Amino acid sequence: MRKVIISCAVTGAIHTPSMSPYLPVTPAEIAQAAIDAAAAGAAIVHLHARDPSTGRPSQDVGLYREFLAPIRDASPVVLNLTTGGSPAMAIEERLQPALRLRPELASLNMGSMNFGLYEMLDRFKEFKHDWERPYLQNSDDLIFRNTFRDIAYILESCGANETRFEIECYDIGHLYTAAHFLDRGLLRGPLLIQSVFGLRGGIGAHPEDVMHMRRTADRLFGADYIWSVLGAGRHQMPIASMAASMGGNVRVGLEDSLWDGPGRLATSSAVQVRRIRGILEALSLDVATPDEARAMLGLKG
Ligand code: KMH
Ligand code: ZN
Repeated sequence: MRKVIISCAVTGAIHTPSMSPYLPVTPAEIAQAAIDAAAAGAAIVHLHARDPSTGRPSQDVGLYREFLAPIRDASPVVLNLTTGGSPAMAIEERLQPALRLRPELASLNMGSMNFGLYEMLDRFKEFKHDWERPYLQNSDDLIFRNTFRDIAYILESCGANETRFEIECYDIGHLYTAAHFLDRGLLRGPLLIQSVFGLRGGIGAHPEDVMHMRRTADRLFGADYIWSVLGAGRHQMPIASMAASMGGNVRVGLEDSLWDGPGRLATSSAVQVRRIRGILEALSLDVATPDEARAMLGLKG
């Protein structure tokens, strides 16, 4: 019987504290959000750190240590650390937590791209912290840099620690880039392909986009991959539901969407986990435990 892996990304680097009072910022808040998401059914938690006083994205390894320890004490959930950091950070800084803390899983972004955050200025006009407005404004002229050399560097350095990767594919070309690294022997199966839909600069969130992503991944990777999806913002639940009914796995969490319905902020990532879990159960799909996810993904444990 197929089990569906729920990943949950609890804070990320895209949303800023003024957008939602529920966005976890301090290590204690991030730990609690991850523990609650795991208790609700997430097998994997995808983690970023933030400066506790301003909420600004941070790759400070000490901050990661502060939330990893309590999560490990409370739950067997798979820990997935970002190597994307924020699009405004350089690769060396982005890499540090995954390189030094040697998680089972780390994210790996499969190409350079524009990364649209600017539209949030229209929706969220008042900002609590000085960094938020320029962060969003500057994103309109920013390239999220993930060159072939950057990708190879992350694969070689973190791969040497037996860390495996959540391969973030924001467009069809990113699947071909993953196939290239498979050919070079820097990636090995089973791949975890995380298809990202609906971010400005990447593929859209139309059902045709989802079908095209799936068909292309099937053609390139055959049976040697696990497909997961995330939809940005209001696309979160429609994309997850569509892909789940096509045999996919799902990612939710406040990193990807702050919402629990039109105009209604989600009060936690766990709320979104419970919501997608209910949809999966309505589709007669079982949810994978962390150990089942480890077995499916070939993680070191
Ligand atoms: N923010 C997501 C769209 C990363 O952390 O490396 C993708 C992500 C990137 O999670
Ligand atoms: Zn992330």
